[in-house]
Amino acid sequence: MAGTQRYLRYIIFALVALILLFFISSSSSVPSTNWAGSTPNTPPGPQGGLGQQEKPTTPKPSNGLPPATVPGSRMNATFVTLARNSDIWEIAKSIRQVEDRFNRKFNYDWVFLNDDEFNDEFKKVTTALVSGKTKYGKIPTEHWSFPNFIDQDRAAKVREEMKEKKIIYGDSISYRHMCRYESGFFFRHPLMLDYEWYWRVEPSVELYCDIEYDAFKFMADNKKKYSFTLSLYEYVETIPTLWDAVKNFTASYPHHISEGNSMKFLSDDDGKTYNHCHFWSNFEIGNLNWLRSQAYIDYFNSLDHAGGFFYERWGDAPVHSIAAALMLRKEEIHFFNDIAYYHVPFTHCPTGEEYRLKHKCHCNPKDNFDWNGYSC
Ligand SMILES: Nc1nc2c(ncn2[C@@H]2O[C@H](COP(=O)(O)OP(=O)(O)OP(=O)(O)O)[C@@H](O)[C@H]2O)c(=O)[nH]1
Ligand SMILES: *[C@@H]1O[C@H](CO)[C@@H](O)[C@H](O)[C@H]1NC(C)=O
Ligand SMILES: *[C@@H]1O[C@H](CO)[C@@H](O)[C@H](O)[C@H]1NC(C)=O
Ligand SMILES: [Mg+2]
Repeated sequence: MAGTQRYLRYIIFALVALILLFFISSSSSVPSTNWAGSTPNTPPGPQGGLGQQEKPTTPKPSNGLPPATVPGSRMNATFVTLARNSDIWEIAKSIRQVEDRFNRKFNYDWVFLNDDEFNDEFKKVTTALVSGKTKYGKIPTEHWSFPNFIDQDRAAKVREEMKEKKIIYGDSISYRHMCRYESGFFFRHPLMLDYEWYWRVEPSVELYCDIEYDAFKFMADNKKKYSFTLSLYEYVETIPTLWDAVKNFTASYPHHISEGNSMKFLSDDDGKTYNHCHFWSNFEIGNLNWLRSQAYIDYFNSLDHAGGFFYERWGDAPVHSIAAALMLRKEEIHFFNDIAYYHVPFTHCPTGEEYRLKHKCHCNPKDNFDWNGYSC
């Protein structure tokens, strides 16, 4: 009897020691580095981190991707893709790259949105590729149609004219719904309300370097709200009165304009005219609560009522960019120089051979768009 008790005591002691060990090792994996002002060629290393979230989720058993390898908590974040069923193989390529270069280490969720119902093939293939949870949403018709204040005849006439001028997507109705949706609605979709951070991914994009750290956590730790990899000049014919509409907005809502903003990025004459610079919004990592803020909603409603999504062909890239540049502080916008990215026809490839080798990049540095005359 006495022998059994001693044996039991021994087991309890061993268990307590084990639990203690576990706590010590999990808390020691938390670095306290602050990346603010870090140069792009010295990106943060892998990290755990004290977020508010739970442990890495166990990956689904059947997706064939390795389990999350970066320990620690996760951010309240998701990938988001707007796509048609016919985009399946192009988005599959994008997903595989994002998973291989980043998400297999973190297992973040992925939300897919569509103005139509996603079919079984789309769901099956994308669910198999994503290491986190996948969710599929249908866009409500009110968010993908002409608002009642739009004059249909006037809009139709514009499409005819733009077709004649051979302006890209100039005669497309769906492209306009897409730009308006990305400008003002995706962040309010019920599936997106569950998250604070998003990373937008389009079909047919490429990631050329390993991303070893949690880019969402980087955004949060450094108080960033919006980010980009490429900036360029917008096609002027698509936005002739956009800047006038922005000026009308700033006149009506001067309190929404931030101190220390980036007006210098948008205008070379202190706001009189727009220089057409914008961040290329097919890549974005950003804060959904900022887009859902009263300031951004007032901005979007103001532009929407001006009618330019339909009477011209305003793109979500200049719309997001102008909002970020005027309503955020300069320090809240981040240039991800270390994220090597391609969307037809432009590449961002980090300079610095040491960085490229270390992160197994496969882009040709000569293709880097930053040096192109079309870059901002
Ligand atoms: N569901 C749905 N998605 C669309 C539709 N049109 C475009 N998209 C999606 O919206 C995003 C942008 O459309 P793209 O066709 O890639 O446009 P793009 O040629 O990249 O446009 P630019 O970057 O402006 O040159 C992609 O994620 C598309 O899958 C549509 O009618 N329905
Ligand atoms: C994630 O963020 C959303 C939006 O801010 C919030 O409603 C939700 O409660 C958050 N979830 C968690 C688990 O913190
Ligand atoms: C800006 O406001 C003026 C005055 O209300 C209006 O005439 C003009 O059409 C507006 N411009 C745009 C692009 O909305
Ligand atoms: Mg695209």
